[in-house]
Amino acid sequence: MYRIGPIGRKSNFHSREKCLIGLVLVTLCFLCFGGIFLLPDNFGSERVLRVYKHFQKAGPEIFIPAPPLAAHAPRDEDPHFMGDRQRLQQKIIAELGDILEEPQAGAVGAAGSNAAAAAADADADADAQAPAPVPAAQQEQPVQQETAGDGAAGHRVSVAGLADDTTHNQNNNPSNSGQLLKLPMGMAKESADHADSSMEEKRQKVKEMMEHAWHNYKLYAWGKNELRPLSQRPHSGSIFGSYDLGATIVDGLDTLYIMGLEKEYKEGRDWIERKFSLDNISAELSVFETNIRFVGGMLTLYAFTGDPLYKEKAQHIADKLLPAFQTPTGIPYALVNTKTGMAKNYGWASGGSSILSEFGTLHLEFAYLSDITGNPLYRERVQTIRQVLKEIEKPKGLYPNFLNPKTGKWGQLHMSLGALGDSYYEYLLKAWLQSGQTDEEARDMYDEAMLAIMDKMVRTSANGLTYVSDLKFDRLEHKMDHLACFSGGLFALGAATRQNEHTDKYMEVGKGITNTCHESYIRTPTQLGPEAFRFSDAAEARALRSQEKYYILRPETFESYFVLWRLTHDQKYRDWGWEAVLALEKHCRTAHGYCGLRNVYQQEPQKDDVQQSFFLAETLKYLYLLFSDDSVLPLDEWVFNTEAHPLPIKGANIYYRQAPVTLPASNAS
Ligand code: DMJ
Repeated sequence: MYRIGPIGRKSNFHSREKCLIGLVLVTLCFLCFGGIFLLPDNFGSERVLRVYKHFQKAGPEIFIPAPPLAAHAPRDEDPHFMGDRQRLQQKIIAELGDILEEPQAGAVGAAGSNAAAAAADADADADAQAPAPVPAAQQEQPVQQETAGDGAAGHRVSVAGLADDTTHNQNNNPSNSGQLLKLPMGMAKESADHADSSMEEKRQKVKEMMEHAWHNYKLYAWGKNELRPLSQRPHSGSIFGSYDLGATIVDGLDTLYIMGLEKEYKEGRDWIERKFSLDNISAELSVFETNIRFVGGMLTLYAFTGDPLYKEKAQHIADKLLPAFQTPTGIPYALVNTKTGMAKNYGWASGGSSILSEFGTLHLEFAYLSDITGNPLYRERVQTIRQVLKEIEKPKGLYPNFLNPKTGKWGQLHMSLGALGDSYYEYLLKAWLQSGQTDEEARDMYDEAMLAIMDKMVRTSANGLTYVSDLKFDRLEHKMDHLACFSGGLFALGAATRQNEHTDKYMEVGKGITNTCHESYIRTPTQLGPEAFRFSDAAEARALRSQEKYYILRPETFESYFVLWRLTHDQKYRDWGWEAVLALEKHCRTAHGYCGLRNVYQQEPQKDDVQQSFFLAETLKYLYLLFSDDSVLPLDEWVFNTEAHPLPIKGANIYYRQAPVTLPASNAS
């Protein structure tokens, strides 16, 4: 018979039943204890200690009485719920910041000073949210917030005033301290230049150009590599292989971020998260292009945001490139298949050679990738390249454009600061800058190379224009590629960062080359420069051959305007940049995006129907930054990769986000 046993009355249970219940309870307790302390996964003194610490931390909460059920009290009045919500909000703000909110109108605009503000905010958040559980994204990289504020201020090399090396590394190594921080989106809009309404107008104009380029890409080519504005369909240049890799998205995303185009940025991030993968495709990719655009783009986005998505993607892409490095010398091949790992060089490149500007333009990305992942393998790969190039004999101190990865011998003795050579020299200087000016080997190699180039390849025309010619065997070809126009900025940056007996000459050559590139623009009816221009008795800074007269939205000249503006504050560089904006608008803009021109010497040139991804990554970014305050991506905290993706400088930039642990050196090199 079933009987209810009222309190005080005789119990309903017999002693045998009591025993049974007691036994069950004891068994349950034993199982719980074993689950926590004794199962294999949890076994071990560290784990026990951690569990103990969890209990210790949770102590106060254990002793606070349990909250009433939701049904018994409105949620807003529940102090526990409100506390949780506040902590959650603080956490979200700290993690996602302005992804969720409108960019703050009153925020300090400059990246440098924003860094300090953000660090302070993060500190405050950290205090307020002390008991909150740490989300996965943060657990990945412990934070040393106490140094964040220090890192943001007072440790900058004065690039404009020439570097004072002694002050540079007096910081508290803030490399680790920026894990929680986000570079505020749209950092330029409240910069110190806000008083200058004409600069604000110019920035707005360039931003509108970016919106036009992006929206039309989105409309007609979303997820494809590039846009054909005239035919309003996608363009798949062979440099991206035949797959849809969203090159314009990955390349352009950091520019959207810098400009504060929040909605567009989110669209791009979302696409990367959901769609971007090199798994399960058999694409033949250019190691160089994939590195500078895709790896570089992801790395910058990781530095800006701390979003682990970008770090994972950068590593994923770099890993796909690694088979290309399996050569007798370690000099990588140019092309690699993402599925098979088969790698090869271009048939046209001097008897199976690899190309200097390609294998020599991996260092910044691979070194940084090692630092943020803690995996030394990537740095080892580029160090191997460095050693080969350091030790090899250089004809007249110069680097030929071709090197055979099997024999380790030079191919044709063609030298150039334009196509096939250019960004190798750029990465020597920038590797040194990126390392916080500690990688002296890179700086020495840069100085030796540039001194040889100044001696053997830099010339002055009859009318006083400085240019850098190509050298083929012993013959100078008095021609300069548009690509070589980046070197105006490069020479100047070399001058501004080290004071020695070459400083003045570097700066003079840098200014001279930038001026010459400007001349190549203003000597055309379109005010846009040709792909290559020559110097002879008959002509200076003019293209002479029909196949040299096109302009494909290239950035190099504007890059030098930007660097020279930052280093000299000579107004003419901003004026020249504005001329370029007007010319781009007049000749390259179409109803559905921007195109290159087939002949810049015609009044009404035909358009080429390609909106290059580097137009969004580089051309518009450099123009926008040209009209922004110096404190937006300051040159002593950021170094631009060759695709204009800014990477943080070690020891000087709180967004460096170095991994707390480095794996032991790999022996696979
Ligand atoms: C970009 O992809 C990079 O700047 C590269 O180094 C060479 N040139 C193009 C744009 O012109």
